[in-house]
Amino acid sequence: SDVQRTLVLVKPDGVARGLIGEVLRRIEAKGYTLVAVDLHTADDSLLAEHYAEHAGKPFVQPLIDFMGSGPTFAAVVEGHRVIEGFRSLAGATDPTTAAPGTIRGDLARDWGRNVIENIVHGSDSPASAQREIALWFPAL
Ligand code: DAT
Ligand code: MG
Repeated sequence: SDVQRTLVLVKPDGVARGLIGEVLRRIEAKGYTLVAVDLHTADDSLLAEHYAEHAGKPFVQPLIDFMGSGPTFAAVVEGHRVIEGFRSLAGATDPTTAAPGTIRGDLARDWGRNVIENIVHGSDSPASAQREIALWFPAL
């Protein structure tokens, strides 16, 4: 068996739009398990570490500014192949082309701003999940 944990974030746009419950509903309806949850406004040092893979890209500072603009809901979610499974629930990064039926496809759109606001984050690999869970939930 391959039970995994992944880090899910409902980003400030999703929290502001009242979509925490909708995201959790989809996670729970899929049959995944919540291990830990938290709500707080992330600071720049956490966000710079969280997005270290994007350091130097033109969108990273707008991304960090957006991610620190209000509270983020963070969750550790557990299940068999949940890393891939939540990425599938979330849909593609670009909300314009994300498939209908996905969180981003159903609920996000392109606002023409310099950062993509796409409601959720999900870890993209076991190594990323381990690193990101340690950042957002140091007590776990
Ligand atoms: P994902 O969140 O699907 O894993 P990513 O890790 O490549 O996507 O990028 C992290 C976030 O950064 C993404 O959710 C939205 C934003 N982003 C990515 N590419 C962007 C771009 N070209 N312009 C603006 N924002 C971007
Ligand atoms: Mg990513």
